[in-house]
Amino acid sequence: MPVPRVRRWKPLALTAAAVLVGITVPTAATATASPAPAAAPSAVGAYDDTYYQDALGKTGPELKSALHTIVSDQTKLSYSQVWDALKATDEDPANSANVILLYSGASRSKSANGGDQGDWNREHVWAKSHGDFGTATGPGTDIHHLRPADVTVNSIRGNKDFDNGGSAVAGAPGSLTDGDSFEPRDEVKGDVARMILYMAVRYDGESGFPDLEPNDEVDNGSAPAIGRLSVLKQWNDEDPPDAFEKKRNQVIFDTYQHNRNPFIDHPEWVPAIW
Ligand SMILES: [Ca+2]
Ligand SMILES: [Ca+2]
Ligand SMILES: [Ca+2]
Repeated sequence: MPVPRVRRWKPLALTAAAVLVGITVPTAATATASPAPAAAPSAVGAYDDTYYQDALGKTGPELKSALHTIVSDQTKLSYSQVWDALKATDEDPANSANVILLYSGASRSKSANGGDQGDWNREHVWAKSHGDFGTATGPGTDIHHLRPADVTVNSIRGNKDFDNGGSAVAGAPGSLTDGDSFEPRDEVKGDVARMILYMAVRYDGESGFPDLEPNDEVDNGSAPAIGRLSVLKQWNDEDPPDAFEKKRNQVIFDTYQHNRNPFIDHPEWVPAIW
């Protein structure tokens, strides 16, 4: 009696196994064949389950509010600590003795930091006069928007808003400026946009600091605003986060502030909010 049953089951099991193998092989091959999209979501995925847990599935003001709470949990640096931090976050991947300057793209000695011509200094991408927050510990020392820049180029950018157009900037190939705005080189357009929008999410009027927000103007002066939002959104699309920008975010998270720029991890959250 048991013998026929065993004989009946064996061919069925073999058939099932053959079907499973047949399905598994092509599926695995297809997954391996798809190149770039596989890497990004898995890298970000670790933070989605933990750091960004309370932001997932949200959009608009709810997403902005959730991200504000998340990124506000941070270690704060003094303005003097920013020098050494930038030497790590903006290190030239090809020369560990140098940093890469934001607007010029030049590689310059870490030790050439200072205020003289030929030095690099601490550029506030969200110009500190827009909200007049200075260099007290807070927005003025938040290295998510502080970058090494050539002293002369930094003074040309001054406190101008960001927009397309103008004439060439000496010492910063690819950058343009006119009387009321500055356009950085293509390689850092998205970086600039994501830094500005990080600041808008991070600073909402607490601890005596202004509520920073983007708008579509280029004459913001000392108002706690930076423009133009429509152009920053374009730049976020045109220049997605590269290895340098992602590594910078990671170094800030691991070593210095222990918070992240959400728009480097999720550039699609820019149009989800604005
Ligand atoms: Ca202009
Ligand atoms: Ca870039
Ligand atoms: Ca804000």
